[in-house]
Amino acid sequence: MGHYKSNVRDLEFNLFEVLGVQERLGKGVLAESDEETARGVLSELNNLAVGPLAESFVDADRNPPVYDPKTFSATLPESFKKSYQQLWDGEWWRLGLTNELGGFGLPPTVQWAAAELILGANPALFMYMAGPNFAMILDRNGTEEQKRWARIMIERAWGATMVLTEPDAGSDVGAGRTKAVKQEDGSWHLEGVKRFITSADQDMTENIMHLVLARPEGPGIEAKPGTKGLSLFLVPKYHFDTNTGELGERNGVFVTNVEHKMGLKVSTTCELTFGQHGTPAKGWLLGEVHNGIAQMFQVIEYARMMVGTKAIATLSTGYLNALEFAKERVQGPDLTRQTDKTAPRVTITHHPDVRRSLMLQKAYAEGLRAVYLYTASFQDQVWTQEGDEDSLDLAERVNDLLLPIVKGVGSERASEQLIQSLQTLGGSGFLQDYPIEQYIRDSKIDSLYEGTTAIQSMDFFFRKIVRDKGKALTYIAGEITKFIESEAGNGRLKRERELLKQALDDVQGMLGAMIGYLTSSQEDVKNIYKVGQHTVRLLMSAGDLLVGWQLLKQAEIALGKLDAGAAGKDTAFYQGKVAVASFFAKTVLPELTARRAIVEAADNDLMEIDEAAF
Ligand code: ST9
Ligand code: FAD
Repeated sequence: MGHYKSNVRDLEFNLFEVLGVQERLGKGVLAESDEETARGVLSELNNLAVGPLAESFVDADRNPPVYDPKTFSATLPESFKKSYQQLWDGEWWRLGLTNELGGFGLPPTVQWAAAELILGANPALFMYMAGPNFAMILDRNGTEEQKRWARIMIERAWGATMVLTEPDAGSDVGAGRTKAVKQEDGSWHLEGVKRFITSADQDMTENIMHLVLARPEGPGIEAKPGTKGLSLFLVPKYHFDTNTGELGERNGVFVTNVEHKMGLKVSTTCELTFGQHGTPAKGWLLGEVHNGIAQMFQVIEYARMMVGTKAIATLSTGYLNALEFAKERVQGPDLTRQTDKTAPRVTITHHPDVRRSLMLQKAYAEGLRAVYLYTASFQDQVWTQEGDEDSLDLAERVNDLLLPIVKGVGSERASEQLIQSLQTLGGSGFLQDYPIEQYIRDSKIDSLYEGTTAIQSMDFFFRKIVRDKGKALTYIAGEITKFIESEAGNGRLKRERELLKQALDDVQGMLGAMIGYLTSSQEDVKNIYKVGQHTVRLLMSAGDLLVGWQLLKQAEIALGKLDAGAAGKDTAFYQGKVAVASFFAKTVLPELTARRAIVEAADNDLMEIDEAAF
């Protein structure tokens, strides 16, 4: 067996028993699909994921890509290329595409559930497959000519990248200096150095389309500071015949270094240099409009969802590996017989502390999966365009509100809980005989790229709550309140619903305090520091609230199924749902009360401390 332990049962539970995705299928843009097709997709992809895709996971870590500075090129390990070819040949790149571009006609919920399987088995494969998805950005924003390029990118299986970061412009994208100088033929010459660019070179595709943010220069162009002064340029590795896609000359964009990293080693992280090796780096303005940051955010929103799902996928396989180990490992007596030296030794699943840790891993793995699929259910509505203008507007806002939770909380909790998965294995967890040490290394990046957790938390507070005037938040709070006030569980989840109510009050209390600090910063600007000290705490707490709520919703459904006579394997599955929800409500949600007290007592002492005192 390979390293990857998927959880198709839980994916299907979310899709068909919780979210009712099947009701959307068979209509409009989803006319070609039904529940059976969706289940078939998951089952087929799962076979590929646990087998051929997972197969190169370890080898590609131990034998990472090799960079050749003479040819500015990166060579990937053969094992990985084989997995990629199988993924491509299975036409899984169609998964996220619209029908017009050759998609499978499945909604985002099913797309992301399927994506989890690839991301859990071998995440870099998914990222190298960005070409078709990024082509959709050309199709949506491009000129007629560029829409044709989109089709060429898909037909010819090109790779693609998103190119924002520079040595002095990481979180602060607006500090970027790479420039684009307008040419008489309508093209642009890019000059500058970008760093940390994922997939910027590899030897699996004939061409790579770079989507690059740069500062335009030329007659009649007004220079604006920050992100609003950036435009998005399409810069292919090789020029091409725009009718046939045939490759032409090498363009002047070169990978000048590939980084050596802690993990996710097979995913190349490149320095990308424009126009400094004797050949101009020619680019074309996307859609012929200077609206770069907004266009790039269409890519970023997709990529943030992907990063969150990747982290959660890894957490899930980490937990399931730990669980398998714990069921086998015999060590020590049962605690009730600890003084009896002749007592039989038990598997470690008998020890209260191991149980505590495993149940917490399960809570975050399954709770966060529920959160990302719940988020995707709002993307479903946007995808099918069902409902009136107001409900579509709300669906977009709710999706926007939840994205920093999927990405920020998903990645942080995955890192934290994967450490616990390793701990479950004892010393064995530290060895490369087991996959968990690689999971930890490969998923650590998820809290860093696509905006660090601090950036996610500020996005959550300032943009998704304050700027949104609380619209999306009010909707979610309303949904949670409906659940709290319902008879969910028919008397059996009463205590848990009270705990959830307290958690909701606590998150609202934190938020109220922070909005107070923000308002008072109009009189004393330093009060905004009190907000800045607590945005991550708020984000993580909102994440716990959502995890708690989603787990309890699932428990309600599970209780209904048990009452209706669920049998066989289903019994344990549904019992597990009830147990994990109750555990999380009783042992994690009460912590929010303390966090609220911390936020409400905020002061600015931290900001007064002399740097030398740190
Ligand atoms: C990176 C890549 O890290 C890592 C992974 C790469 C993987 C690549 C492949 C992945 C895809 C694979 C697909 C495969 C598919 C296969 C499928 C099949 C299976 N939402 O607040 P302001 C916009 S890349 C929307 O003033 P500042 C908006 O236009 C590097 N838009 O910001 C706004 O204007 P307005 C990632 C937003 O202070 C404008 O920006 N780097 C949002 O100027 C200005 O907003 C980062 O993520 C939003 N949430 O700049 C950088 N926010 O207000 C992180 C802003 O008028 N830093 N806009 O609407 C930030 O996000 C900063 O907060 C900042 C600040 C740069 C936005
Ligand atoms: P910095 O921005 O310098 O941040 C350092 C620390 O300061 C962080 O803890 C951060 O949270 C904190 N911080 C910074 N600003 C603030 C603030 N205003 N408030 C509070 N805290 C703050 N980029 C691309 O464009 N394309 C890619 O494909 C890509 N792939 C990547 C792959 C890898 C493996 C890596 C490591 C990076 C990749 N990146 C890519 C870049 C990535 O998006 C950035 O590293 C990330 O946005 C953080 O920027 P930075 O590294 O410069 O850190």
